[in-house]
Amino acid sequence: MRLLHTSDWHLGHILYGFERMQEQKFMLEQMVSIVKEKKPDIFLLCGDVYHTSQPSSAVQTMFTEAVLQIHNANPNMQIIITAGNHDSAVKHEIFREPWKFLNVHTIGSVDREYPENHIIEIENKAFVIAVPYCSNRNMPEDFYSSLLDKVEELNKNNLPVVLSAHTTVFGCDFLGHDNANEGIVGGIESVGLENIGEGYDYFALGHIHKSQFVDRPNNKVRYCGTPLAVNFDERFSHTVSIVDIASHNSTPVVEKIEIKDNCPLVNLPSEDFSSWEDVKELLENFPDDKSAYIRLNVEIENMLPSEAYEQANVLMQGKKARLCFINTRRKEQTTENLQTMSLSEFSAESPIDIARKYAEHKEIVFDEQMQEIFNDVLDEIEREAREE
Ligand SMILES: [Mn+2]
Repeated sequence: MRLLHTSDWHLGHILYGFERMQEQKFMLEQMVSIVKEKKPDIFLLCGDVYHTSQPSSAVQTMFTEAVLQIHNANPNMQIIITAGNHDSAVKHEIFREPWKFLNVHTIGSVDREYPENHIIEIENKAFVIAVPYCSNRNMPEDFYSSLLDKVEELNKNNLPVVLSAHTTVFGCDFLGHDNANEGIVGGIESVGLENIGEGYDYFALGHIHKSQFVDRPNNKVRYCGTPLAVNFDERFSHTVSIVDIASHNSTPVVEKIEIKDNCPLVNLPSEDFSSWEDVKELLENFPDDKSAYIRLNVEIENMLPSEAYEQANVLMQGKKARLCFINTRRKEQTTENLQTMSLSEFSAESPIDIARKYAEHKEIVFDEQMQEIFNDVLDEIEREAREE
């Protein structure tokens, strides 16, 4: 059984005001070619199809046309698409029934009443347990393990068992995600593999943007990573994973296939930070004919010169690349005081830390009760934003 594992397409992503359909189309074309060449039995997209719950009609058309082409590239292949935290769970399932005629399965939300709806049996090939994004708080107890147990009963012919989810697993490398720590990444709390259950041959994950195994040295629990960088901190290669599994209880063999980007996210300098004078020189020397999005990483004494953007825009003239952002880091880090924080320092802080600092500044007592109220409000806002 051969599986193509991908996730986090973030179609419709707008990067500092620039819409990225052109390079997303290029990425989708490569998906079609890979399917044509590798002929997988299963195409699994583990969440974050879109970047927002309200993608434009042009972006939705791009997606549906791509799915059709992917289907045509290998018509007997089963295409399984689950919703991520960026997607609208409800809209994800609107065309659930007609999609089935093209072997496309769309799973938007957790089905409490009929959990077995998450089990997709692919005749003589595999069992796939497809679980979309669901907050830990709303996830039914032992959801994964009960589905795995159910599959164990059904799996009379020892077919490979694939589990899929869109979540954070403890111990993953979350490079490229803002506001992240061990316990929570991109608003999703981490789960321990010990709470998932047993019986899968491969656990296909979405959400974390860097491709990796999270259960080394067993190598059967994997994030495939983004096929296209979403963030300037994703300084790693972007790939899809082709996974071959011979039968139940055999070790998966994974091949990574690189996705080319015709408009990459470029940091100047490529690593670390430099002085404004040095960064200007790097920008000046950047090839005129190279398509790219550029972030400048500048180390400052105190403040970025007020004419910095103006100077950068002059240097950008005649270049194909587009300037996104001047990222600053102070030589001596003083992130204690809100008023002297740079924008990038500010956005690296978690909302509750900002609230705590604000309270300190205003001499308001920020006790446990206040923290609880703050977290409740934040949860509410995040929930509403998701349901929009
Ligand atoms: Mn994502």
